[in-house]
Amino acid sequence: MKRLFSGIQPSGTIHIGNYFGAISNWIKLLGKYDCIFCIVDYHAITIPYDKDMMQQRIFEAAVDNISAGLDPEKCKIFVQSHVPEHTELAWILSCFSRMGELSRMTQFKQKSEQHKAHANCGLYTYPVLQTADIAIYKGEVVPVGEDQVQHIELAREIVRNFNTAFGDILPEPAELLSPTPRIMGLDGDNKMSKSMNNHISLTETDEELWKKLAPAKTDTNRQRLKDPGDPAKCNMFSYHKLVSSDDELKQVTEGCTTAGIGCFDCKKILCKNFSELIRPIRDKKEKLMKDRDYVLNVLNDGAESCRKIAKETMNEVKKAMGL
Ligand code: AQP
Repeated sequence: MKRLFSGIQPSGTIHIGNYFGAISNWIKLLGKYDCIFCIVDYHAITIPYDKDMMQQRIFEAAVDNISAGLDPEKCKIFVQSHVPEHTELAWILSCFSRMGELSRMTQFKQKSEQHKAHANCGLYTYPVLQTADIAIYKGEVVPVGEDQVQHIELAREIVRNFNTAFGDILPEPAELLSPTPRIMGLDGDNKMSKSMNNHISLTETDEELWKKLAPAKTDTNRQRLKDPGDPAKCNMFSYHKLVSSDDELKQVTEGCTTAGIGCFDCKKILCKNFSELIRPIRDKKEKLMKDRDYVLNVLNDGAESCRKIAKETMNEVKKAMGL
């Protein structure tokens, strides 16, 4: 089986974007690949964070992913900082990463702008550590959302530069996009993101869901109930496509384009469907949050087996480099 690697930052409760852009795809790939999933805490420290919350965030990231369907029996789940070889390989790979390419990265540009006072080298070399995360396990396949494709392209280039110098040691990773690789935020303008106040998290109660959906942007041309709308221009319709049945999609499309139903009714159907997706995940999370030992054991087992693979790769890399 080919090895698959992907990561998620412990930077907040996971949201619909993470779920449909990444996690729901990860679940489908379990059993088809040798799957390794990592909670990338070293990546999360590239922007300001609360140290007193970090352990809780890491724990919650593990719980969120297991609750959403990542079965620890079918994959390894672990915390990045528990396997020090990630940063060791990152240093080596930084010597094969071009500064021009790193400064071209959209995420670096956006986040250094967003956190101007905190724009740091870690943010700049984020894609190098990401390359090391994958390469340390000789990962070949990386399922990600569209926002990460540029980083995986760069990872291929960094690995290629290394291999050109020292022989074919690290596989060039390929991204695997989910069928819904880019979920927009509730603002309708930016991608849904943990650090922006534009997300629907996988733990919202029905009341919280409605509080977020009710004021959310729709087709701006639809000012009054009697104005027909265009689902293609409505962010809510893009959400419907994630969770609503074919019949409901038909009903909403017809209702919207003929002004037969208003945005309120359309959002009510959406709210019901999001709620049906979220409820079992939320219930499972509630149970797992109380089962600390189980979750910590999953992470410890994951780290232990990952350390073995990582050590082997580091030995091979160092030997090839004359270190
Ligand atoms: N809006 C999105 N649509 C599709 N996929 C998405 N992903 C994130 N947002 C969307 C995918 O989720 C995986 C894990 O993401 P992450 O948390 O490690 O990194 P991120 O892209 O930085 O996610 P956020 O929510 O935007 O976090 P913050 O705000 O902390 O930076 C990745 O595969 C990503 O593509």
